[in-house]
Amino acid sequence: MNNMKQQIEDLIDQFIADFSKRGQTRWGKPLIGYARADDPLFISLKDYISPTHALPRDFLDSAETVICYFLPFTEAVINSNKTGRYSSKLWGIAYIETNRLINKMNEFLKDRLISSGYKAAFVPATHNFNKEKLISDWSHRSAAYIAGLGTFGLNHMLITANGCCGRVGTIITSLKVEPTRRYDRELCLHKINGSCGRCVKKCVNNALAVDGLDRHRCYQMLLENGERLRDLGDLADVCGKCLVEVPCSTGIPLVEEG
Ligand code: B12
Ligand code: SF4
Ligand code: SF4
Repeated sequence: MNNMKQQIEDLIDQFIADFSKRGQTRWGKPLIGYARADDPLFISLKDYISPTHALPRDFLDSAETVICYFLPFTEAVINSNKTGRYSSKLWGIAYIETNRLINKMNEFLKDRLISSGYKAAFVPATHNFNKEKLISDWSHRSAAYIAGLGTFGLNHMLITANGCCGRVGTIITSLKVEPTRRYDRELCLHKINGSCGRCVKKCVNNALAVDGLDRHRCYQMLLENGERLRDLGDLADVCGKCLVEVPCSTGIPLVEEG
């Protein structure tokens, strides 16, 4: 079982190294976490997100483990998106190429798991949400939280050991893997002691506030960028200004002593 876990982690590293040669985007070291498919927190997502939110066993009857990974963007991608109202081209390219990477890597991992005698299923990286409610029936980052990869920021991002600038993927399998321990504390400075709030100040469309996110205002901004970046081919419905140049962009933010 542990041998198989190591194999999965090596396959992910190798796949990303190979995929990096095909496009412009590079990624930092991926973070990988494991959750039990029957972890009761999955059922609680029906309350936190929506009653139609899926359970791992809705995708795979024999599911034992939800494998989650976080693919961090590089400094070059993050820095490119720091200034101005609109998203940088590099941020748009990173979005498109990371979605492609997640979908291809999940297919690859699924095949490898099946050829080792296990079952596997996955959900696409994005564009799998209800366009009116702007809510998905499978929240990758909530699964990643359950799998111990991080905690949520005031900006609604999953903050991981490598920050929040990056994308999340999940794959569900019948392979049993020891679950990853979750953080036993908040990582967002605002949630720790009410400080920071920098992400709210950085929002370029008045979508993010301390008391919540106006998903429709945010989506409006994403579509505006999608239109400006239409030369990229695929839809780059991006923004991400509330993720860059903030204390949680690339790592766990440090609490300033009193
Ligand atoms: C719909 C959607 C949107 C909508 C709504 C965003 C939102 N905040 O809800 C719109 C179009 C506005 C949007 C915008 C963006 N998105 Co978007 N989006 C999604 C999508 C498809 C579904 C998210 C969803 O269902 N939201 C509804 C809410 C209720 O769920 P949630 O935010 O996922 O999780 C929350 C709850 O679970 C809640 N919660 C409350 N209590 C509890 C208790 C427990 C126990 C748990 C576990 C959770 C929990 O906290 C979580 C965080 O708010 C996901 C891909 C996917 N299928 O997961 C990507 C995703 C969330 N987006 C992502 C990104 C990066 C963006 C943008 C930065 C755009 C960009 N790429 O430049 C912006 C950021 C906006 C922001 N500040 O949140 C990434 C986030 C990566 C990360 N580090 O967290 C995701 C995960 C895509 C991916 N595969 O990586 N997005
Ligand atoms: S910028 Fe500050 S308040 Fe916003 S999520 Fe990051 S640590 Fe939390
Ligand atoms: S992604 Fe852009 S519009 Fe949406 S909350 Fe962040 S800064 Fe605001």
